[in-house]
Amino acid sequence: MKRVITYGTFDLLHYGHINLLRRAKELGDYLIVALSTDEFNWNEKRKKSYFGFEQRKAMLEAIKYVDEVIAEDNWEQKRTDIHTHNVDIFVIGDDWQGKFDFLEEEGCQVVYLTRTPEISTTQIKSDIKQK
Ligand code: C2G
Repeated sequence: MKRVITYGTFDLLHYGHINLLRRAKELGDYLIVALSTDEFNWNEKRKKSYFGFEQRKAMLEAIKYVDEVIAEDNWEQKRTDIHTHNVDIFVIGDDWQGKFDFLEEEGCQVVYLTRTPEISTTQIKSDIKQK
């Protein structure tokens, strides 16, 4: 049973997120999503998500590729998450290329998947503003 983990905000869920989650699940049997809390988003990423944590969590849990959602509330938790959740593969979009290679020291495979072009939460927000 291969266990996969990925991290993110997943605000205004869109097909780029779904493409990522689908490919992440294809790499194993069980997919955990570490979902950024509202505080982490604001304090560390300067992102104010449109949907709050519980709403984003409920949406992710409704996706057939997602088996479990946990909270991401700091940058450092990845190292311990790998062990706590018996993770075999860490996956994230290639906008983070190289940033998490250190997780290989924890015996975890690190995979960067290509981002889906032309879609982002920021793009959605600005498109709607212009309508
Ligand atoms: N993504 C994608 N294609 C897009 C948009 C997003 O593949 N068009 C991927 C991102 O690369 C990421 C995931 O979807 O792997 C979630 O994207 P965000 O919610 O923007 O996550 P981010 O803010 O990058 O948070 O500790 C890691 C961070 O929490 C990652």
